[in-house]
Amino acid sequence: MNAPDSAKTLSPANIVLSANTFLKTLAGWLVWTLLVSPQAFGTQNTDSAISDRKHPNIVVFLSDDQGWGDFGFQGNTNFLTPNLDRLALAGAVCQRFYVCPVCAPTRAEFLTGRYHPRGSTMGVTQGDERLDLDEVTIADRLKSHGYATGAFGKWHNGSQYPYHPNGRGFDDFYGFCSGHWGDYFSPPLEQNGRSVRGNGFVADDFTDHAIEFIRKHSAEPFFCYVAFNTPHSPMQVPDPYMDRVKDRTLKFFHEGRPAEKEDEPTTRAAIAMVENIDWNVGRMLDLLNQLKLGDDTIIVYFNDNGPNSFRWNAGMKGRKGTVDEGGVRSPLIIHWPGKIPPGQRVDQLSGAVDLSPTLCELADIPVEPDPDHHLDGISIAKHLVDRNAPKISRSLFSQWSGRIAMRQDQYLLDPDGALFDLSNDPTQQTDLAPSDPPRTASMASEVKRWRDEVFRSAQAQRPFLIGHPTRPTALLPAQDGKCRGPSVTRSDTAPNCSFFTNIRSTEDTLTWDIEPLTAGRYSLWIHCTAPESAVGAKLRMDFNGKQLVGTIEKAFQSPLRGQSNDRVPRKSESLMKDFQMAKLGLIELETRQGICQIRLAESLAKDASIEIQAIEFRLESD
Ligand SMILES: [Ca+2]
Repeated sequence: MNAPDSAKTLSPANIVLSANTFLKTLAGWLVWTLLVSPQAFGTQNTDSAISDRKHPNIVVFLSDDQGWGDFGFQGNTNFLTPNLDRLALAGAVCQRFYVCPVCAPTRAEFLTGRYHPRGSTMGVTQGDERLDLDEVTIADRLKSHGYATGAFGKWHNGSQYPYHPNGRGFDDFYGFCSGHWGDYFSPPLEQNGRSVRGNGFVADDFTDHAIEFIRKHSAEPFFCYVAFNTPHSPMQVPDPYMDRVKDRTLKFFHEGRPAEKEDEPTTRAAIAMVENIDWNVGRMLDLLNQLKLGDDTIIVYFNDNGPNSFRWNAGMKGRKGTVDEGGVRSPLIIHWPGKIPPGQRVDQLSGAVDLSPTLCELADIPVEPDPDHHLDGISIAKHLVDRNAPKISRSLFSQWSGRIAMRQDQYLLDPDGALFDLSNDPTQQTDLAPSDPPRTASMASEVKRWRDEVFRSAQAQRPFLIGHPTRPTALLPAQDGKCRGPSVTRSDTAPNCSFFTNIRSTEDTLTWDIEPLTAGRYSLWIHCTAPESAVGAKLRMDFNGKQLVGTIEKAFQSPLRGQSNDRVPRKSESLMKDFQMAKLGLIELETRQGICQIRLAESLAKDASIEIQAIEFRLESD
């Protein structure tokens, strides 16, 4: 396909759709209007954001590492996203909408309406991704008002119950809790805490489960959170999507950024993965239409951070992991026929923290003030329904690894103290700090105040919880543990979907910081591989002065999986494997935090080693 030259003139501050894209999206929108949403142009009252019937259904799509520019409607003609384009045309798009630089913090801010340090979501792995248990999620709020609640896909705010989605207001969960996954084709997943085998490509599989959830709950208000784990790496996508992109004529435009940083195979794979998302979004729209729920359903779509590779981002500075514009800006689509006018474009400065209060207002769900849990977000419901709603002057903060950026109306103060006027300089070219010391100083002092306030309650260390009475089984994956010793290593650098490998010496130790929530008898299971030569090996667990020794009774080995599906070589995501479960034995535990250590009781023969992907404690009822 040909990309029009006008693509070069696109600016993130003032998007002008190219003629081709506009016609395509207009056609899509008309189809949507006529076929899917016959009442989109009805005479509904848009003075109020409030539904006059039952609470509306809410569907939230969140993509992973998709960039601000990875959409047709954003003017990027490399992408064919007709379903997302028609949603954007028929609903509101917030173009000054900010998320966090990385995955888990954005999810926490969306779920709570509060800045992520307040709920201790300070990292993306090893437990730092968890959201404190005293935080109230939007799922909690909606569930308490009669909503059926389901989450499908990547969770990334804690694995063990009650950090698990089932403990955060979601009746149903299907997906994985880690920050990334190593194989996207029929991988091991979980359903409400039970290990299951996925069915086909993960994004399709998550959508299938979301569809099943909506069918099941079509007669009641439902909240369906679909968190795709794509286009996060590893770059895997079914052939039909790759086939239609692999020979497509792409436009590579860099707008002052270094061209050599764009990796074409990665860009093509990202396009294919996003187009797969678009197809899945289309399936959900078709379902809502079939069920005649289109007008009763608020649909939200946004990204969790900037793009995971250098690709078109309208020349904005930075990508995933930075607090610059390119790292934290996402389009936000909110679609609700009859309530939100088609084509609504919202300039109001807004962010992921606003979603919870906004959706609650739209759904007529009260949010009671809680002095101990101040909401940072504001409702932008009025801005969605009313073109003339006055702009609210406000500040928004972004942080990652202690680097804090502040946006105040059109201004950005970056972590290095540079000041930019984004209304004139969206690509952060001209530092205004030297010419505007008063604004710079005032914003810097607000940053300090914000940091002192929101980091105050962040907990650095929290043990992993086992033995919750509601969920007696607790899985402690390698991601949450540490390894040390002469032989043992992690299967790859990023802990998220890794396992411990090459365990052969008594000095190879695996440890987890755990706290049993219930005193009682637990069985301990090891998810492991073992060659024939390791059968009969004894494993020992030590915890708070108690020991348990058990034997690996069976050999089990399995091939690494995932690599053959990679469209480009992966960087840090571990390949995956299947593991057997070996029962180590039973042990009485008290409710006291401690370090749980696993090691071999005797070293293995020279050429033998075992691998451990997780340990699992089950609170036994008798
Ligand atoms: Ca992400």
